[in-house]
Amino acid sequence: MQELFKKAWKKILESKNIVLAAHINPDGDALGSSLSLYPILKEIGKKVTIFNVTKPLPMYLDFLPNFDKVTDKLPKNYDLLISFDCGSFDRLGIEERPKFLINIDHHISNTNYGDINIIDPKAASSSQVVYNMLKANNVTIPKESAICIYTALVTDTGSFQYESVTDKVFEMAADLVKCGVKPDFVAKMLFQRDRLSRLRLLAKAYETIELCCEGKVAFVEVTKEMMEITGAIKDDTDTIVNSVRAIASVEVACMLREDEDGIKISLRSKNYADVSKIAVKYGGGGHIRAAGATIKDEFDFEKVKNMLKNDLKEIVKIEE
Ligand SMILES: [Mn+2]
Repeated sequence: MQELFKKAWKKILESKNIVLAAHINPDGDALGSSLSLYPILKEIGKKVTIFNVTKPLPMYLDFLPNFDKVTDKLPKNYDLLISFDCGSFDRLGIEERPKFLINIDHHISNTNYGDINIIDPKAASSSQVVYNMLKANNVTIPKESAICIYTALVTDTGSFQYESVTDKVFEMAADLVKCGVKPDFVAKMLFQRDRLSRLRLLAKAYETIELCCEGKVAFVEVTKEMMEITGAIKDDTDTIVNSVRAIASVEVACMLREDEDGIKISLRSKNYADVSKIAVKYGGGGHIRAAGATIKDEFDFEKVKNMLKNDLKEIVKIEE
C-alpha cells in the first residue's frame, strides 16, 4: 500500500488540472473525501475541480469547507481524475474515460477501474485511505481538509460504532483534532440540525416495520406517498434502516424505497450476515454490514420482499 500511496502522489504532483469526483448521491464519506484534497492541491498550485453529478447535493453536509465549489460541469481538458468512495466507474456519472484515473476506495466490491487503484476494504472510510496517503507522503493536513476527513470518518463508522473502528481510527481522529477539528462542531452540524419532515417520515415508515425469520430480519417501507405527505426528501430516508437494525432481535434490516426507476433496497447487518452478497446479486454493491441496490422497473413491494426473504433466510441462518 505504501508504494501505491507514493505512486499516486507522484502522479498528482505531475498533473496540472485535476478533477476530484465522488459517486452519485454522495454520502459524508464520498463528499468529505473528495473535498478533503481541494485545499491541499490548491496550495501547491493545481487547478482543481470538485465534480459531482448530483443535484441538489445533500444539504446536511453543507458545512464542509468548499462545499459550494462542487460543480456538475467537467473542465474541457484535464490530466487526472481522482475518484473517491466509488465502487464502479459508471457511478461517477462521467461518460468519457479520463486520461488518467486514480481510484481511492474501501468498498470490497470495487471493480478496480482506475489506472492506479488504492482499495483498502479494511479502512473505516475512504477518507482514511486519503489520510494514509497524505501521511505516507508527509503532507501537512490543513484544518479545512481535516474537517472533511473527520466528517467522512464519523459518518462512515456510525459515529465510531462499527467493527471497522480500530486503534488506528482513533489515532487518526486524535491527529485530525490536533489539525484543528472540533468534534462537537461536526457532531452538531451532522446530528443536531434535523428536519421536522424527516421525523414525520420516520413515524410513518416505522409503522410498516415487519419482522420475519424469527425476528432476525426486519423490513421497513418508504413509499412515494409518505414522502409527499410529509414533505420529506430522499436524504431524509438515509438513516431509517440503521434505526430499524437497532431492534434487539434483528440481524439484518432492509429498507425498501419507492424511487422513480424502481425499488431501492438498503441493507444493514449487525453481527455476522454479509449483506453485500445480496446487493451484488441485484446489481448493487457495498460492504459486509451496509449495502444497497436498486431493483429497476419493479414497484411491487410485496414481490421484492418475498424475493429478499428467500435470500435473507439463508444469510441469517448461521450464528456465531
Ligand atoms: Mn465510504
